[in-house]
Amino acid sequence: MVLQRLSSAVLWTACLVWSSQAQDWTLTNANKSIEVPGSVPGGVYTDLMSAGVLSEGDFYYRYNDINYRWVAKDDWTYSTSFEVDPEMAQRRRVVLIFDGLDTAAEVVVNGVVVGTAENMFSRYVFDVKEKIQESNVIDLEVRFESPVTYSTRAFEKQLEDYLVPPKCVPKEYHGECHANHIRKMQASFSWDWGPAFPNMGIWRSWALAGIDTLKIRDILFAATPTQDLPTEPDFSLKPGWNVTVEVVFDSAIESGTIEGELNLVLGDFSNVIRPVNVTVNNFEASETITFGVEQNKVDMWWPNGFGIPGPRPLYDLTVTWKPNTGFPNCTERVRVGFRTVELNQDFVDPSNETLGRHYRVRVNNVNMFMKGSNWIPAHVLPEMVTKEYTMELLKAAQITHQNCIRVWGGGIYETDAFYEIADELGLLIWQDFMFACSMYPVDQPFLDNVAEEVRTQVRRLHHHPSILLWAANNENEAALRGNWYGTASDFEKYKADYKKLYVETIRNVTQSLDATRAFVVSSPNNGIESEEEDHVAKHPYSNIYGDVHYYNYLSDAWNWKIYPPTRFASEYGFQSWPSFRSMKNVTSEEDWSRTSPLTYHRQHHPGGQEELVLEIGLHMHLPPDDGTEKSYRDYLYLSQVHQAMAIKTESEFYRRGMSAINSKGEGYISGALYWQTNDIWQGASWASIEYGGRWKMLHYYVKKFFSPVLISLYMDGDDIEVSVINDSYESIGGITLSVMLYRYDRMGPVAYFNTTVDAIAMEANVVAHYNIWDDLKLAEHCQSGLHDEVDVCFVIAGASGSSAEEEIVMDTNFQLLGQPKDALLQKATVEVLSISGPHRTDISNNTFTITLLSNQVALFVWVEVDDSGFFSDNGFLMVTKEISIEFYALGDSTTKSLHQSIQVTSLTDTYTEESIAKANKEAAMERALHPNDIKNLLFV
Ligand code: BMA
Repeated sequence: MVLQRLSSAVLWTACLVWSSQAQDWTLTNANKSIEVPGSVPGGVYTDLMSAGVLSEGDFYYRYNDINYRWVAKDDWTYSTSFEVDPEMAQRRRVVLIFDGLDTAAEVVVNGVVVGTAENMFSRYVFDVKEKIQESNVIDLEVRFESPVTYSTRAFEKQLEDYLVPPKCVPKEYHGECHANHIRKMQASFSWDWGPAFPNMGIWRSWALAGIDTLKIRDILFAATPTQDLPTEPDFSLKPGWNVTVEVVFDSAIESGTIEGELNLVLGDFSNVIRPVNVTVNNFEASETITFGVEQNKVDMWWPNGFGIPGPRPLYDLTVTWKPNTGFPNCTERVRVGFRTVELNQDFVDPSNETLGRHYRVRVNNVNMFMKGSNWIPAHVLPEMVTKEYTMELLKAAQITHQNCIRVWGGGIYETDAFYEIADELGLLIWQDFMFACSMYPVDQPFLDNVAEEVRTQVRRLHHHPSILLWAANNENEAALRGNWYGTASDFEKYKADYKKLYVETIRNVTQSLDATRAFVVSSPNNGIESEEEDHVAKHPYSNIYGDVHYYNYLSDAWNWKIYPPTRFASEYGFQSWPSFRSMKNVTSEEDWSRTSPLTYHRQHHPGGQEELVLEIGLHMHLPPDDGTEKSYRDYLYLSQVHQAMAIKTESEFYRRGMSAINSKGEGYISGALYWQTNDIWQGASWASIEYGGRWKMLHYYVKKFFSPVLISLYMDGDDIEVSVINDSYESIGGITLSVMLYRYDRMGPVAYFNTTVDAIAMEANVVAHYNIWDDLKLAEHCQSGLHDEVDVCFVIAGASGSSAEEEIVMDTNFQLLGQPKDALLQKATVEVLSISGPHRTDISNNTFTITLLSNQVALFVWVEVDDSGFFSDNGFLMVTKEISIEFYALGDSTTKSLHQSIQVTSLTDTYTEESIAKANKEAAMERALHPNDIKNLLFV
């Protein structure tokens, strides 16, 4: 290895840190049979891929998760050598700082262990001055133990005392056991949507730092307004603020006091200089400075959908530490925003407490409905996720009117870039701590390890305006109460453990560092009610307290009646498969069937394939499973139609319930975060965006069902109810609502009904209802031989109105009256008439207009291209001959490239002779006719 000289790679900052850029590393396995260049930050899988040791195509190709598992079972060492400037040895303290080691590691300098690590999420500081005094040539090694070996050993040791379950993940995950015994991304051992690639590596930055006095480590920021804020938003309001900044330092001395000055510059309006006497304890110190920001200096930060459109107002806060002793200064900077956040849990009716409590987010004193989704790691190897990809995914959430993203507790505390982007886009972050779907050990070393993790993360993330609340775990209260892991026989013991970890450790540490945000012990939970029930509520899924995760794959998912009127749905969802374009990259032809071994390999949810077949079959014709590319593609497409329709139904149900309660106290629904935003690889999952960024049909539906003003239709018996939901604070009066009756076998409405309605601010109201027989007169308009009228007609509603400032045209919405599989659809041919562009839009400088032509009414029209980007609409119903949509290219698409790969599918494209014959037979049987008596029952 080439010895690197500090002088050439050195980068001193004012905080006396030698940054690690341009450093060469080597990666070796335990028996040294493999030696390849290492990358830092990075991880073993990526380095082995780059070196060609892992060479079976795409990283996620076919069974690579199994084929590459040996990597996770070996031990790996990253090593480097460098010469340190002799000046470094003169520093009072010299440390190695690691922002992230994944996970069990020994750090070795010149052959001597200087420190050990056991937590992927903690920051580690190791003293090395002595080593540097001995020699200015440093051999640095970070020796990682296999996380599989480590966690197995930890599990076995724990078992000598008692079992901390689960013993392993379900076999369908093809995963590794005992993730709960190592403080590492839990999903790296596999999940019900993801593969096991238990990584190792120096996954965040590192540095060698010389400290003479203090080095700034974190800057915590909180602001409270100097006046009461109105309960209705006033976006022009610029109140004054009381600001609290806590500066956390690494110190050169173990204990004592250090004198100096802190200089805080906030935007271009505050410059605060304070002499300070910093008290150091155990090499750490923190100093809190408070000051005021006058009125009319800063704009308030609002979540997406609120505030002045455009980038959220953020301000630079630069903190400089100036020691009195003449040693160098140290400067760090964060970007901050001004807002308040609250999770309001008032009784819904103070005169009748049995009706439960609200669970309602208030930002700047304004109640708002949370629309969003659940985020999982964007790759199983964190080093593979770029800032650009994070931006693309979070932008896709913002464009679809989401204002809240839950960073789910089985992944990672996300990158700084992730939270900076969330700050910019106005996405509130519901931040779980990384504990999910398991019981966890609670021996003292484990608890200490967790406490340090919590300190690292709360301090790192505290200043972000986007962070809404902290939640200590995912689903573990429900798991304990529901005996998911066989803990019932010793319930009190596991409950005591539960409280030790989440209440006495995580909550206590978090609240000691952050008094500005809500802390909930579990998501889901009953909030205050769970606390009052000693943290493990009798009914964690209560509809009148807290949040709920709701999954039901065995009922008709397109029927709103199956969904619970919870206060806050923080998880709900249905699976689908990625598009053929995504699956093709990681499969071979033999895999292209819904029952192939590869399909089952990538369906980790036990029974998932059968559930999907059931749900698709309830609504549509299931294509044959004949091993052809066409039937596989059709199956993937239908799985996406099913998912989009199911989550549309459920999400609209939650939004319709925002402003009323029933006599049982159910209602006042305040949030809908569907499961899940993004994917980790190409497999069956609940995601609305595929791995790589392609939008599934669901994501296009999200844009509509989360739009600020929504017309939502639903059937109640023979009545169609029309609800208008307005989650803004501006009422819209005099809306012209058109409810149009269409036939499947004809373009253009056969009847329409206009009425004038209002969209009242922050309310959901049924504004019109139509009996399908008396009002819509189905018997008259929807005749067709032997077909039921509900299979001949469907309903589309559209509306436009004006607010004080602008004309608002709402998205149309639809209600099918029967099931699409019975509909009198004619075989539709949807063609591309033209592609023109590029032109500029707000979303892409490279936007194209695509015009489609159809000869018939077509359902779920789905447009696909190879190019990266997304459409203004997709998966829509085509009820006019022509329709134009935009394609927002994210790369350098041209009309030619789009023409080359564009493909359009609609529902009848998935029909086969066989499926029609089967449907005809069933219909005939229903009507007690001989099949021969009916010709072409479906297609006239
Ligand atoms: C919930 C989540 C995840 C899981 C999802 C789908 O349990 O918290 O653990 O992936 O449902 O099953």
